[in-house]
Amino acid sequence: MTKTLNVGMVGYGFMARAHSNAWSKVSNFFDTGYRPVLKAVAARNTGKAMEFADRWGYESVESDWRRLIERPDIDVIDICTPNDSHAEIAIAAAAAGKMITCEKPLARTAAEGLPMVEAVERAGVANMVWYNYRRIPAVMLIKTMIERGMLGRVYHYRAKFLQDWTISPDVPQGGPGTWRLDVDAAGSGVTGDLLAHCLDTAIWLNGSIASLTAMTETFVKERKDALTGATKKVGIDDAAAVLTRFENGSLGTFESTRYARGHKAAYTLEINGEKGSFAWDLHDLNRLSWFDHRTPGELRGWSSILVTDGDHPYLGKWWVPGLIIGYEHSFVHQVADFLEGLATGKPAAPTFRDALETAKVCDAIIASGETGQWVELG
Ligand code: SOE
Repeated sequence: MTKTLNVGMVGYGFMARAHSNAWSKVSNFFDTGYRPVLKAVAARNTGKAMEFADRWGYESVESDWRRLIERPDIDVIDICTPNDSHAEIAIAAAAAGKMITCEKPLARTAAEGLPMVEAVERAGVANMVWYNYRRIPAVMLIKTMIERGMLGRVYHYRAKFLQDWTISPDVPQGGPGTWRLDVDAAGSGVTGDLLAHCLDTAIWLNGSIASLTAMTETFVKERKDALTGATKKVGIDDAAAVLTRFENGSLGTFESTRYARGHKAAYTLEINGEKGSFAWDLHDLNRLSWFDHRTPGELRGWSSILVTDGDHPYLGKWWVPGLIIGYEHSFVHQVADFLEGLATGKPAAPTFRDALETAKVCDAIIASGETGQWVELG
């Protein structure tokens, strides 16, 4: 029998939209044994919360996330607030016995994330961090193929996440829409916001990172505070370039910036092994490029695979073969996996503990950017 899962959303921004869309669509397509219900949304700005509730079909509104957590009719708390409140909300939600899904990154730093991990593990509640790009079928297919041994020994992992929305010094820091530029709210700049996605995918596909060195830069040193209008020093990294050694002996290069004019969300990755290479580009997300070195020489070359067939990951649940899917589907897949995890008892990844590893790598990047030294990760 299908069980109801009542969702309590904290926040009403861009990510709350992406998650609400996923919670509301998942059971139309995936049979997981659960049917999420958009039960309540909490935000200090109740006007905005009411508009959000109205648009997405939440049944009620709370002006304080603490009230949401106290409600016996809420099963899962979905944290979609700026990074500085993830820990407080998650720890309180775990203590109240709620399941928790938390927008990435886990927290501003690993030190802040660790008590979150301890809280969910102590309470024994289901938990997951929304690193959604793993759930794009073409990216999932890379994982399946690596597990089948298609790459052999891996030599290189390469990823970039490029944007250009903060080039103007007139973009403020802090406040709705621009809190990602405020180090107190965000913890870091592109490292926690963008590179964290690349790192999550990389660690999942290629294993842990053993050591790294990074170059970081803050191009615009001062910005106005969106709330007070006062000029404030900028504390975030605007760009980061990172060299890594993976535990499997392969080398990684990662780059992320908000100053790559012309790029809005250019996430690309490539992985080169002894037997072949995979390459993927978010802007052509249904396509996977594959080079198979075992093909006879004269026929050898890059092939471009449309990952749109019924036997490709997740796609049998959507339309008919050949029809493409988009960004929002990655969130639906993430919810489907979370629900499947509840049904089977095999938790969906990344859990808070998995995401703590990414947070430690992010911390190491920021530290190395400041000192110029290599950092060993234990
Ligand atoms: C920032 O612009 C942002 O929205 C990130 O916060 C998301 O995690 C990323 O997926 C897209 O870019």
